[in-house]
Amino acid sequence: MTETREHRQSTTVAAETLPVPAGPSNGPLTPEELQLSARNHSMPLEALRREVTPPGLHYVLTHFDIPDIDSPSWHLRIRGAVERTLELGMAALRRAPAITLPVTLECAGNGRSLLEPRPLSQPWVLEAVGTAHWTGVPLAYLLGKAGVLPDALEVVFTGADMGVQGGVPHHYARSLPVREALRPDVVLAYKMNGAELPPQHGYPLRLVVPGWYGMASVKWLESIEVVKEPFTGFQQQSAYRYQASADDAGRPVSRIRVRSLMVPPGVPDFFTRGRFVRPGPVMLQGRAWSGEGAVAGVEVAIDGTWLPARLGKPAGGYAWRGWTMPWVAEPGEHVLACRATDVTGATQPLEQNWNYQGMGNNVVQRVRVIVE
Ligand SMILES: Nc1nc2c(c(=O)[nH]1)N[C@H]1C(S)=C(S)[C@@H](COP(=O)(O)O)O[C@H]1N2
Ligand SMILES: [Mo]
Repeated sequence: MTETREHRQSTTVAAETLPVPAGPSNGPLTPEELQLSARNHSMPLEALRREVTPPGLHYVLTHFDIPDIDSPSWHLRIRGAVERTLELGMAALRRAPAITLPVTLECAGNGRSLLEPRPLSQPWVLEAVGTAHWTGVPLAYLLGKAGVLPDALEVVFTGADMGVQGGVPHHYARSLPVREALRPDVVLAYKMNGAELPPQHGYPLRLVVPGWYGMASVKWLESIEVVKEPFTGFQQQSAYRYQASADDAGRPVSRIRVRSLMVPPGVPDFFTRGRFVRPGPVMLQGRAWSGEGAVAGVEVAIDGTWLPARLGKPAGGYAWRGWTMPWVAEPGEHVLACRATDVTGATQPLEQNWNYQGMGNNVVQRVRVIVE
């Protein structure tokens, strides 16, 4: 019945059977981190050349297993504090009004492995990001059909995938405040870049919440429940918080902090990924985004001297914006860096403030190149 998930969320598995990871580490990468990083891949930085990321190059983050969903028998249920419960199959969803939006998704844990000490989880470097065109039904349209009751507080989204995290068995589930859920650009997507959703990106249906870190965009969506009390599921109350220490309740993670990345110029060394560049003119390029407001500017530093980059056309909404910067490469070793600022005045830090889960790291990217 409708309560089972919430009850399962509060059941704790015996600690001896499912160890909770130890605190942050300064040591070498652990086998558990390696295992996670082989399952969850980032976007190779050269893919920043493309405005739209092909599905195989878009980053992927899946906590548990990718479910194998048979779409003819799959249904989405909308229930809880609504005037009428809805149950919709894919055929009904495809008949509903559809929108397509370019959206940059970034994992809230992006940059985690650069922190010292390093929180033990998916060990992202810098590239847990991607931009796709998502097509689907505006969530507000379906919530309108269901009729959200006036005393509703949040909307809870639950995926088909299940597992154990922090000793707590649960389906992956996240909530949004009602006013965010009713934004016209929050979409229940069944297409990515014009094609059916790939299994790893949430087939047959996922939520896409533009501007929020990726954890809000629940994949393999099965249930939408309007609730009158704050949702306390694991992924809401324990995970995705800016915490100073293990026992700090912290603040919830929501919108994407401003960030820019550059395509590493030249060619890489296979093992170290160090870059080799020919002397002469080089067009540096990259993209910048923010979930808190449009990108207002990007600066590029060559050996520590910052200069404004040229911004490309905004793609609209919460999609990244291209930038370019001409550079005349002189023989020797150089350090390139880029830094974006958004319309709220927020800018990327030169050194990241540490937090216990390694969330919201938006430190400036530095690329070391040898010109020869
Ligand atoms: N059902 C479900 N939805 C999920 C997740 C998950 O593990 N299960 N991971 C979330 C996280 S943390 C991120 S960053 C994004 C990643 O989306 P992508 O794999 O399509 O890039 O999906 C989110 N939605
Ligand atoms: Mo994430």
